[in-house]
Amino acid sequence: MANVVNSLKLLFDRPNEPMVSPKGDNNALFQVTEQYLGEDYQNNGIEINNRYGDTATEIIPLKDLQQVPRFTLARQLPRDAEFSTFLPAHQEMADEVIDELLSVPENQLQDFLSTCVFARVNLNPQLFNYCYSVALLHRNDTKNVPIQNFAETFPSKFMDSRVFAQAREAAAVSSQGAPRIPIIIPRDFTATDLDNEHRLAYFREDIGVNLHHWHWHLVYPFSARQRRIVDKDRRGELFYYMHQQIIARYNGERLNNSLPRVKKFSNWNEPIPEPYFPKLDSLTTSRGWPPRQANMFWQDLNRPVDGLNITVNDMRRWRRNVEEAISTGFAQKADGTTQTLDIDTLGNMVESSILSPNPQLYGALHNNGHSFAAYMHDPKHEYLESFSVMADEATTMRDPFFYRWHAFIDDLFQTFKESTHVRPYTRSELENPGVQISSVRVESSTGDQNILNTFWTQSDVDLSRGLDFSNRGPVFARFTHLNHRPFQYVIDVNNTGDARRTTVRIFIAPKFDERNLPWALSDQRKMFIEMDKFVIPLNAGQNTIVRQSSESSVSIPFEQTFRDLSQQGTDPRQIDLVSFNYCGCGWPQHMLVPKGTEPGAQYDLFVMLSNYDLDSVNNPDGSTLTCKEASSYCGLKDKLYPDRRSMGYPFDRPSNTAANIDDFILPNMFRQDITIRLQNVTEPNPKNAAN
Ligand code: CUO
Repeated sequence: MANVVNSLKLLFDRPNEPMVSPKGDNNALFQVTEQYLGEDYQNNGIEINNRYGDTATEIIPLKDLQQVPRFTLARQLPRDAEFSTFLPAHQEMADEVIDELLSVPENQLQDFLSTCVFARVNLNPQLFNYCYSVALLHRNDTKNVPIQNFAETFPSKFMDSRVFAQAREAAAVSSQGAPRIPIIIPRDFTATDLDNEHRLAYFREDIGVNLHHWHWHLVYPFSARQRRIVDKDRRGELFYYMHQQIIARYNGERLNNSLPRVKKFSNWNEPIPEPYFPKLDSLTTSRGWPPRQANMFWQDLNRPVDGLNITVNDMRRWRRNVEEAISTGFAQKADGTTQTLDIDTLGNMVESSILSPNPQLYGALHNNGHSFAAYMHDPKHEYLESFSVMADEATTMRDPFFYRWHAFIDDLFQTFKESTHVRPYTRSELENPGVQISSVRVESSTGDQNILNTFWTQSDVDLSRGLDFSNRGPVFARFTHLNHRPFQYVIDVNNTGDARRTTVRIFIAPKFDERNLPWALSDQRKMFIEMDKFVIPLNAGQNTIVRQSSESSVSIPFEQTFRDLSQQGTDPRQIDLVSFNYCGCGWPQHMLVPKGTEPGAQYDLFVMLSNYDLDSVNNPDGSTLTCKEASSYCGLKDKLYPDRRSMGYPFDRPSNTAANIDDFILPNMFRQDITIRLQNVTEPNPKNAAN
């Protein structure tokens, strides 16, 4: 069993290399038979494979497949094409492959391994990687197979293409014994500060942020032949909430950089003033990702190769229908009946997922918006161009337009939350009788009180597993990212009632808007970002709650975002892999705290201790909460979302009584002024492997 798990891990290695050659750092060789040759190695594959056998440290046998998958659709995607789940044709291919990989009976791991090798041999590497990852996540018998860090498997989606020539050279010379020198990726490689939007590049192009987004969509696919893959507890609501929080975070960062909140892309006739030049190359297509010039327009799409034949007017029609559902509070189902609209249904309708009440009527507004944005340069496939970064979940957050589009999408959800169909919270839904917070403070590891300190860190990521056709051995790219000094929250509480549990909810938001005026709560509520949420016991009487910033329920530790799997076998702090695969979609810890400003940006820290009787969910077996690290955005595998309240509570909807945050505060809540201060220094990550 352990051996099969190790063999399965190797299928992530060097995704563009053929299966006839060795895999992994230890030179393991899959023993291919005729069944596993694929088109390119029909003639000499066995011979090449045998030749490698002389130096291989391990030979991995494969079974003869009794049922050979046909992959009728999936084989149509050329090996050197880009793959995107947003494209209907590609999604159907993925559905076919995922279905095939899931249909191998559980606990027949050798069969599963062989089927996967067959798929890898015959399919586009990106398509394979996606389907394989989804299958690993959704089978019970592959829980212990870690999903390889995508930035290591496909590094070209995450960093400047110039890195790769240097990386190949570094791999070649280090194989001759030269010391390994990391390749430095400058912080500003896609634009200059002449472009205002470039001030946000540290956020948009952060490797961890993009990994988070890629991983979230892997955990929450919107389509599959087996409904259970999509139909997870509150997945439509989570689609809304996770992306709402991204927009809130981005808007906060914009204010820190003297830019106004992002303007939603609402008028689809309008040119898009924000250009984006990604400077990424694809190692699959050997081509650069298409850039977008300033002032380009959405255009009708007719690209049969992608299964796309949609007009901007189609989008308008779907939008009208969605807006009508929001204003009436009802969704029209395909069978002619209606259903009351709730946020979860709306999420599935807008994205859209296969759980949409009526895909015909409501279309796939969000997904197709990504496609419109991604194909402005070649809407009719006249130039044989592939899509821009907007259509790949691993790269889309790099583009300023992502935020304009998701601001539009979020506005649909907010309109629903502001409508008469969503009732403002009553006092009894907000209060927690007998629980009174007397003080809240944050204590930074620097000794500061109520000041959070941010700074820059240089960290290494190992490229070697994605550096196809080059020498073995680690090759490090060193990139600069935002970081913060660790801190803790200290909350003093008086409980005049009996001992009980409570949920601690911690949010922050900028204290002033872009004109430096205090917020109306109706606006500020959309700016609050969740920092942490946890359940604790309260004793009767005085309590002091201390919580470390590193324990946050929204984020995953740095080591998990950038983990080096080859090191993990011996690491005593090795994370639970089941947790990783699912909770790897958490927000990266190093981006937990907004950048702030050098003089110090003023923020409201909001803490609430809510009534646990109204929070708790009945999860079967409460014993092992996997994913305790990142349940706020990831949920829990095979369980109910661990909080009964609406996601974003208590800020998910307007208040009908409070005009500003201070009006909103009840005894079980507290608002504290804090400052976020950027120390504009860059420090090496002490955990860097290379020097
Ligand atoms: Cu995550 Cu638009 O959904 O990107």
